[in-house]
Amino acid sequence: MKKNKFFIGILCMLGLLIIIGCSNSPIGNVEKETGSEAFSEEVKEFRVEAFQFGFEPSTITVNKGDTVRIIANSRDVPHGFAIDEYGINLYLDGLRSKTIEFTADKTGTFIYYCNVPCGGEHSSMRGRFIVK
Ligand SMILES: [Cu+2]
Repeated sequence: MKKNKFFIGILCMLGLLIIIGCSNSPIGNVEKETGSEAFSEEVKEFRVEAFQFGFEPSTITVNKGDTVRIIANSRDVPHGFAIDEYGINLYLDGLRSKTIEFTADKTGTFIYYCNVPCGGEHSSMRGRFIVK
């Protein structure tokens, strides 16, 4: 009889633990949604410099779901920084850097290019934005 009571006691404690566990999990999820620290996705920051006639770096690689922050500037004459598929179009006047933040929600290799006529080899100003 004593053994039985002990067993029932353990069952009750297990039940309680399960109830506490269940009631805790939604609260945990809410914290994940509101606190940016809790996100598993990373913010990936890149400093991009445009110049006659190219970009440094010329390849940017991120993972799908990453928050991407691009801080772009020109080191000489005005240039553009555009990625059509992501609707990005920055005018880089060479005076101050421009920052754009977005979620890399499409996988693939996308071309970033200069869309401000900047000289003879303007059309060769290309880089690759790769989302794995
Ligand atoms: Cu150009």
